[in-house]
Amino acid sequence: MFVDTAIISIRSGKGGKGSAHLLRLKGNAKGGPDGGDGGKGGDIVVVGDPHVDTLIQFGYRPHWFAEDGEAGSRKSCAGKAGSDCVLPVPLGSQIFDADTDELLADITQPGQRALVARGGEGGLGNEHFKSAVHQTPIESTPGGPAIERRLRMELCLIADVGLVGLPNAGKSTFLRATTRAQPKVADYPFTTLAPQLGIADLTDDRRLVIADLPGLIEGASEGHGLGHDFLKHIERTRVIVHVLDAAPADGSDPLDSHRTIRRELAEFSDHLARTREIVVLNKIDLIDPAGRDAHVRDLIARFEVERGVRPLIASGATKEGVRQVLEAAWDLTRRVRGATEATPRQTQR
Ligand SMILES: Nc1nc2c(ncn2[C@@H]2O[C@H](COP(=O)(O)OP(=O)(O)OP(=O)(O)O)[C@@H](O)[C@H]2O)c(=O)[nH]1
Ligand SMILES: [Mg+2]
Repeated sequence: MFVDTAIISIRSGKGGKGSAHLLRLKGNAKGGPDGGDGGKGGDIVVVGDPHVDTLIQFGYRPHWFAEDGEAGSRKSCAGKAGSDCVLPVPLGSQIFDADTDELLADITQPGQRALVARGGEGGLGNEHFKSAVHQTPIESTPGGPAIERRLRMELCLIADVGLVGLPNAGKSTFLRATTRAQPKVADYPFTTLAPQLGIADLTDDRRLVIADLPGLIEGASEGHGLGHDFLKHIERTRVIVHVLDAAPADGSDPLDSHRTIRRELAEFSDHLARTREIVVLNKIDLIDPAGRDAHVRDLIARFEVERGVRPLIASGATKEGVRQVLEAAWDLTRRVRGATEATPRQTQR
């Protein structure tokens, strides 16, 4: 299970103030009160949006405001209400008051709305204060106050698939190729510093939650590199897609890389030692087309003999083979789920 969190500050709109206008007409200096009411301030509303997968947008933008209501004016004109500010959140989000820890909303349904900060009521214009004995009131009320608060948003998702491999193997590129997630990709190790999730839609009713993870290195199970903290995340993914650079620039053997990672997983826990994986020989586009088929055949055969697995080939860059990896991951996820759950679900979430 991955927890995506964000802390944001919100402020609803202030109510507009009521007007204290007195009508003055020719020959009638005291035409009576005609000050209109102020408009209501905008609310801050959280709404469940099935097209949003992460809380990342709230990390980028931590302040959200609704519009203030406009003041009332003469001729009994009411001020315009301020617009609401609507925050689309993924299904499965829980919204807390960050200061009191009170649970404000548990968003599980598409379109589900929760009011998290009410806009101030509009103030009353002086018309309301007119009475038989009080013909020219100059009283009006200010609009209700805005509400400011800090929200903590949390999203828990269980990833079906964890992308595991050495730094630079192309895990983040694979997530970009298969989902709408946009993790950073760069040509140096340890680009990814925190797990990131994406959702791959295979067909309308088949989707996989995929977690891109920081690269693992030898010694990760003892705390080397960034990997240690994240190995416990991998424990919660159903299956592993093990991404290997098929043509590493340093000339290293992908079989050694595979050995290294499997050893670290096994040393971390028995559970990870047993976690089923799909092995992907990635960056296949970098292999010289002339000898490619023979080279790949040879590599696959060596994996079968020496490592007991049959790897798939793919390129996150050109997307070749990516579809087959997703299909294989889907099948394996279903099998793993079938073995651990009495009633397999069709889709995740
Ligand atoms: N030609 C080619 N380049 C790739 C492919 N996949 C990734 N790359 C390149 O390899 C480099 C590393 O890619 P990333 O996706 O950041 O690798 P990563 O495994 O997420 O790396 P870390 O986050 O550091 O563990 C980048 O320069 C990518 O553009 C591929 O299939 N083909
Ligand atoms: Mg990465």
